[in-house]
Amino acid sequence: MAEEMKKMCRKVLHVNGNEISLVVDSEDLLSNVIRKQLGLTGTKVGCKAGQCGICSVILNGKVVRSCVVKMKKVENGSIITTIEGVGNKDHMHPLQVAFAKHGSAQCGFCTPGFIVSAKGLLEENQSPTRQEVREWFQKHRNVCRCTGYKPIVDAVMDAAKVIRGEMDVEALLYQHKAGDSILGSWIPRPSALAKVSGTYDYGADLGLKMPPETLHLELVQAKVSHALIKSIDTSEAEKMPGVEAVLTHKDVQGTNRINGMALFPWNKGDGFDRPILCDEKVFQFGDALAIVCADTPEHAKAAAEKVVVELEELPAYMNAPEAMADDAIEIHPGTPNVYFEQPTIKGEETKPIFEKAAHVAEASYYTTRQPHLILEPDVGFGYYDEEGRLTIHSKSICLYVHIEMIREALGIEAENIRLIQNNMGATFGYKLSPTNEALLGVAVMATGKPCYLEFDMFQTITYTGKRSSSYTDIRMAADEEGMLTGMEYDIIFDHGAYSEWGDCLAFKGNMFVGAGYDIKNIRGKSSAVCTNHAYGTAFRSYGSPQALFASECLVDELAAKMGMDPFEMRYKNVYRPGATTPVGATPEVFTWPEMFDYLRPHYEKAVKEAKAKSAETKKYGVGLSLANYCVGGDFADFSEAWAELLPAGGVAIYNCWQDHGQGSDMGTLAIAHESLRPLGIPLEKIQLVMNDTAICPDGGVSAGSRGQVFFGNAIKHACEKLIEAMKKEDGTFRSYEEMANEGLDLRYVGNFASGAYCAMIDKDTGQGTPMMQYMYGIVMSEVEVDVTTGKTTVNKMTLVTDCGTIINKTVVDGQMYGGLVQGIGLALSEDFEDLSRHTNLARCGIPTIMDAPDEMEVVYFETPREHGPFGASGVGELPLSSPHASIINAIYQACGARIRELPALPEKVLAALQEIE
Ligand code: MCN
Ligand code: FES
Ligand code: FES
Repeated sequence: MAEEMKKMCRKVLHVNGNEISLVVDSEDLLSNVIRKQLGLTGTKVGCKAGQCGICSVILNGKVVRSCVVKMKKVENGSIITTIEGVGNKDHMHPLQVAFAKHGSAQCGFCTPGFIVSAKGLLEENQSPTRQEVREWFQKHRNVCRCTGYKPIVDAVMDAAKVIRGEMDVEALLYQHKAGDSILGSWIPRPSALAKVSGTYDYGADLGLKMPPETLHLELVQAKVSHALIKSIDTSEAEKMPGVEAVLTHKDVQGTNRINGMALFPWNKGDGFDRPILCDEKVFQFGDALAIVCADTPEHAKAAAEKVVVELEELPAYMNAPEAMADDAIEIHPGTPNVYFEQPTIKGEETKPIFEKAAHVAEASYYTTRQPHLILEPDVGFGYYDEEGRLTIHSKSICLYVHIEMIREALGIEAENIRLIQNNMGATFGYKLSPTNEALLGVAVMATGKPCYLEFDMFQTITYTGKRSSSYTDIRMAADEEGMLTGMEYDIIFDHGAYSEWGDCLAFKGNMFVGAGYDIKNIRGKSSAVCTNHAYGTAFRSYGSPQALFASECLVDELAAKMGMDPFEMRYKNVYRPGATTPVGATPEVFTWPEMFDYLRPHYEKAVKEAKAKSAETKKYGVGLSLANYCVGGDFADFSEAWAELLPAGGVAIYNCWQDHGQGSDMGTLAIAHESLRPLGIPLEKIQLVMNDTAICPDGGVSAGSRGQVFFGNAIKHACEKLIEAMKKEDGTFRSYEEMANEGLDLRYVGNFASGAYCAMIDKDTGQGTPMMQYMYGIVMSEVEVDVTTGKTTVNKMTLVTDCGTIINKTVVDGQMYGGLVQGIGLALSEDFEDLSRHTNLARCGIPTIMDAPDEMEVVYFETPREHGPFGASGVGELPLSSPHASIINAIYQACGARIRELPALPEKVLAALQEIE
């Protein structure tokens, strides 16, 4: 008998109506058996800790999280329903139709879990109230990071109506009349069906379908935040079973330094500071020291534990003040810890303005290192393709830029790298930084074999980039009437261990401190500082939530000092023609006064109700904030897309509009359909070919809310060129055959560049025209504060916004709700500070459905933009630019507690209340 006897058990299970006999390890998890043994990859896995509900299935009539159910607890004869058993694309369950209709699947990663969970609910209760639906999802821990939950509840309510026979399922289907425009409609996105039926394969699903020779990678990671590396001994690990190779920096064929894309020539660093595999130093917790490549994940993990790393610990600077102290050593020797500083000098000297100002307010504010808390852990794989190109599939949101960022580090020419975007369960920006791409590249180049790397949730949270925390000292001056006359500030971004995009972030700080107000005289400075905490990376509304938190809270504080209503203070000062932004640019539209006029009666009503409702222990308040973000890459941005006529009269659109889950498939289809309307091409004949650098052109990043405007313009241009080429003299159009017979090109390249409308800032004053266009809004939050516990609940949020023409109403509504709820997280719960505590979704404070208000209202002012396709501006980032400030202002209005350091945890609110007393 073998030394270690591994006992198995036979189970007969009824899965989705089929009797299945299989042999399982009784210690294994139900989620593993469903995905790996039954091949039912519609059930996804996120946290593996019972916190997210992604893995929900129905087991013997009860909704369970299959990642925490061991097979020994699954009785023989058990009945299991997974998403595949709820319905499929030919026989959709009303829940699936309703989820598609309401845009309840954005990235779609949580969707199978929600649908299965909702099925469990409707089997128990066909007539739930909205509150009962919310309580059900809370009880079953179904979490979503994208939708803000409201569209999910909407979908369940509609599905219940269909099940009760009160609504025909047809009412949930979008009926498109051939030739009609779909702009501004609620047509579901092309990927909706696959997402609601569980057939939309993400990286981990594709990982299970890789060839058998694929190697599984496990990282050896640093457990300290700052150290010198003395030695890395891989000899024991190499002898472990199944190990193919153990790789260190010595196996990296290039410079081993990722290109951090330093944007400004006056950045004191060169941006090349992040190693793929650490060589001389550890710069942050989780840094990769070695990669084990083995035949199974288990073998790789076991071997990784045998790698011996000798370190000499150095002082770890875990925040900006520590790294800025006089005695702090340089974290990256040769580059000062404060590596980028950008002043703003606008208008007159501010000192005399403050001296003679009628009113002055000043304060200091802190925003947290906000974690992205995406539900799909980071994942990817690589191999050499049939043309010998190093091919990497990942969650990259900037395929071509990532090639540029990793090529020198790997030591390979750009043309020999191919990047492909896997379907992804959202990024919210963290994938503007390469996470696994270069690691996979090293492993494929060293072994020559396909390699697969999956992070767990701990690694995803602790090792990927974060929103940089910020420290802002700010003061504002106003005249007797409350007109702002001057502003001074100093904003410091703790950009963590690596400088990637750090100068760009600091610049964004200058763009948005005080944004929205016509402040003629400003003196300020924004800095990026290197520390040993998690490196900073893009996060939805990059830079603006830090900056607007300071200025939007201070405007309230100033108004309070003056005894003025914060609504009036804002109304008086918002941009009107003649105004310029803090960096001296002219806004492209001036809708704020109109938006305020619309909001005024709603605000007054809300304030009145809040006052009337407030009682001894529960206080109610209404808070406002201006929402503002820019569209595009800074200064000169470009995009490219192709349109190709197909034999059967269809058109293929080629682009790399990377899809986090925001809906670039929908944006592409809608713009192509509208642009091609002269040809009368039916929707189903427009083919989308996207996100593979071997076959699609470089159109830039899916960041900066630039997709709709930049890719949209390029798609439109390509379609217009195709139409022009097809046009005959009599005004009719050539067919495919006629084009081919006449030897005319079938594929047309569309371009768009914003360089003509933008200008680089001046180094000394920070003034310039960095962006072509912006998004504008006002957030109104209505909160309840329990003054006995300090707990804040957001009861309602209203967003009045101008993002130009809405291309797809459902997509845009979803973007807005989701962004607002992320703002609740930023305001009240989210943090990544304590490396021993902030290590999972729950402890990092991800908002659950009961943290999100069911009442969310979005009102659109669609001022067409001159340079946007069909008048569109961006959308994605606006809703997260400032909702947290409106919530903090609402807390103050409710109970007088002024929170200046996020998140406003109950204990902080209580402490602030005690201070007033
Ligand atoms: N759209 C529209 N009408 C407009 C503008 C946009 O219908 N006037 C649609 C677009 O078709 C697209 C969506 O709204 O589907 C967002 O478009 P846009 O604002 O152009 O932003 P991008 O396509 O460049 O997407 C990126 C943006 C950013 S920067 C982050 S971060 C982000 C976001 O969008 N991350 C997201 N939204 C997200 N949504 C989900 N679910 N997951 C993420 O990771
Ligand atoms: Fe199972 Fe999160 S609850 S993966
Ligand atoms: Fe719910 Fe993305 S749609 S996590």
